[in-house]
Amino acid sequence: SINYDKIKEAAAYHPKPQDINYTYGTAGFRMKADLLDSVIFRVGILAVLRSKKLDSKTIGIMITASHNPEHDNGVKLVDPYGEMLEQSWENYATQLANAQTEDELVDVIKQIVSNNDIDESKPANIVYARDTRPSGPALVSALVDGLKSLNSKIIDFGVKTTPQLHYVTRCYNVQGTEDDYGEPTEEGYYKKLATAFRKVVEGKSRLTPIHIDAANGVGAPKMKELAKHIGDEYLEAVLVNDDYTTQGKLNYQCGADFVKTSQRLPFGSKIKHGDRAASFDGDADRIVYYYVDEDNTFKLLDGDKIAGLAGGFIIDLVKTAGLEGINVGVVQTAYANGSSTTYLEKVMNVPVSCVPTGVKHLHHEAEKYDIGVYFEANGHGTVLFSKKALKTIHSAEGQTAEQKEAIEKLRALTDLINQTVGDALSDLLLVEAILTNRQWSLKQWDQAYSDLPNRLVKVVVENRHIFKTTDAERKLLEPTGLQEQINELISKYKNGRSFVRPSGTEDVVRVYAEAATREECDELAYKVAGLVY
Ligand code: NG1
Ligand code: ZN
Repeated sequence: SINYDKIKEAAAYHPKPQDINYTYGTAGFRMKADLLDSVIFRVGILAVLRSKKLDSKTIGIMITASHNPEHDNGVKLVDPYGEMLEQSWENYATQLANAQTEDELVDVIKQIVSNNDIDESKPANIVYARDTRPSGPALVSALVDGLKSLNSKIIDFGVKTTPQLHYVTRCYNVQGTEDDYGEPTEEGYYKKLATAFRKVVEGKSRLTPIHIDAANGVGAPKMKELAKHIGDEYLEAVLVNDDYTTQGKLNYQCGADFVKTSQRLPFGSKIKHGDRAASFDGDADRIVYYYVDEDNTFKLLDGDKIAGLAGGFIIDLVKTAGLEGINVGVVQTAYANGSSTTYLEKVMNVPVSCVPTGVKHLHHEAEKYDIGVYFEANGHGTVLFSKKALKTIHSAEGQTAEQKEAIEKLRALTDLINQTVGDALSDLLLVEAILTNRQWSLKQWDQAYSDLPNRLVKVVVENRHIFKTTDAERKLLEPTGLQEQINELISKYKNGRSFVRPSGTEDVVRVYAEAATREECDELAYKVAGLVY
């Protein structure tokens, strides 16, 4: 059972700084790395409690701050099937992180144990990984101190992408069952994806090279490894911003977040008209595509475009395969471009749901469809196949050669897609597989619809918590009267849409606006920001 004196002793080496209030938000804990030592130690404790509670299932821990600056870091917990930590436990994480003294810490632990009827004697299993940040190793040692203070079985998965950690967590928990998800190793991950990719593109001509900006992060070495497993004859990947060892380069003027936010090429990219390019973020769980047009304009293919491409391809395969009983739906957030929603609903006739920001919301909504495609505009997303869909796809036989081929491709897609979480490597292969099948250029893909000009601005306010939203964050409830003022502004712009919400990861309020022209959009964003400030 739990030795509380041992915990106190270990915790004394990882004291909580005074005057800091930690919150486990949409992306776990995330902030300047030098404020995280005590937090990570305590996250280790929480993971052990969670594993004990879930009958010794393996819990994952990822140390990363994704697209944030290099001096930041963060940590989040991964539940047994590779999904985000159950929401009701986020509170425990926050409580543990904020316990000021060792005695308070032990009190919080005891409370979690008693609230959840945790059997203290149950063994605990943990797997953890980190990205390439220089602060990683020191934080790992704080984590291990936390884990060891409770005698858990620990697997160090090393330096990995966030989605690889999600993958391996699921693999450990379903190994040998009918839901087996693959070998719980990095090698197993590459083999699974590479084999599936080759199946989906077999017999089609290889596309021109894909130029990948890896944000100088962990995606660089991992993409190279994946490409080796796939083979040049199927995919030609050319990397830029693949220097993940020089300090100061991670996410600096490059990566998916930079490209999406600034709507221009990353530093170091030399693509010309006709080239195909994509950017990962710092932990390789987001991807956006882009190209330059004849007249040298930058064209972005973001998460909304990927959802449209993937949804369209899957719907076609389901139809061709004759699996009419399987429904396909798309899940977006308020940040999805209005044109993408119109295209999905009106042209593709797909049901679209809108949910609040945060992967867990998208993921849960996508689970309501037989095949649920979810993407945030920023390029984080994946496709979920329900048990029913998997069973149907794996047992279908097909009458004609055409049906058989469609069924084979759907089967391969269920392996190609990382269903635990958005995954830049897996999503890249998904897009490449679809474009190879369709023999489409990025421009042809882009022609489905044109994005409305849009603008995202940050407003620093005294207290962002006074902003309360409803309707999947598209409307403000509080401060009272503000939404009416925003509505009045919006009504003056053609195709105008705008909303305001507090960020869950930064101390700012975000203002989003879109309108028929760039000028009108910028004006609307500026005026709404003026109301908030
Ligand atoms: P916040 O800071 O709550 O807007 C940001 C992203 C989310 C999501 C999370 C987690 C935008 C506008 N927001 O959330 O989509 O990715 O970070 O990393 O891109
Ligand atoms: Zn990320």
